[in-house]
Amino acid sequence: MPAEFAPHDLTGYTSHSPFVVTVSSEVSVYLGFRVFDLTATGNNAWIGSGGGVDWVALDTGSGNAYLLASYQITAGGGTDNSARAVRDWTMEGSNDGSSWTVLDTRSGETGWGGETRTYTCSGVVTAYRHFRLNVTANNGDALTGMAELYLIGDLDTGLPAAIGISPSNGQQAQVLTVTVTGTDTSFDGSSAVSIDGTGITVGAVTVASGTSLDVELLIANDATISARTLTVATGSPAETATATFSVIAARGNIDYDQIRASARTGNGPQLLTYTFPPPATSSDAGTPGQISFDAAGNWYWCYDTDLWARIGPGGYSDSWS
Ligand SMILES: [Ca+2]
Repeated sequence: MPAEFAPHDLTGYTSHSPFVVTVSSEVSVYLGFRVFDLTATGNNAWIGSGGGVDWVALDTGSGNAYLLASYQITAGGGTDNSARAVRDWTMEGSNDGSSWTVLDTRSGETGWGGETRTYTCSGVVTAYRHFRLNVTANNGDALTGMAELYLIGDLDTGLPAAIGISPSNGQQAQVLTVTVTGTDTSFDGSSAVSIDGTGITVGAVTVASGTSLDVELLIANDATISARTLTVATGSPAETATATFSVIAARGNIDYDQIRASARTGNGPQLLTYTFPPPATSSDAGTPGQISFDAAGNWYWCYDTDLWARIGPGGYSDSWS
């Protein structure tokens, strides 16, 4: 579950190792680290002097990376001045502190001073070490004020930040092998791995003690999955498991094993010939082993007498009409 990971006890930019705060500008007393000092009143706010264009960044430390789920801003600064409140900005992530990726964009946030608002990120699949709130406009004052900034997310567990499986155009799915190995000798089999991601849903998988398991996942076209979407349930006593990912095949391409008869294992007849035009329905006349293609990117495979499968941009089908 995402949790708040920014510090809120700072008395200086580096007072809480390993966190380090930096800002684009600040004025006396109202220093940058005050967005992480817990207090939202009095002098305990950051005020930037960039004429409405300022940023504040947090480095969470070497070896740390978080998947940002949401963030909260307590606006104002100094006197809860609503004119100093941020209006337009991007929330950004970085792993080197110099190259930034936009994680969330907001504009037109008006009418707040001293108020705390929550902003939910969507589609963030990569964990970052650095986070930066990059303000491009405030609500009209020469100074920009912010009382507190909260960052909510999950700590990277050491699994790959993102494996970035994105089938290219024309590929309908890719198959992953997820190998899960129980490392606790008392593993009782109740632990499981479950994976949810764009375009895929896989139910819980039970893993026996000390074993590994391959799970084939069909990934929809243009879907991306991340190790961050993988969770390993724990049983009692506590158990651990690790998972690795690898692409073992790309469906939509003709695999060698579909051609080599001796290697086929129930996947239908060996490919024989090309035939044109492509079948209009899944029950058009056809000889097992025939294949065809059309301009829309579909390919057709006659897997049994007068029975065709179609794989294309719309996915796999053996029942179209
Ligand atoms: Ca503060």
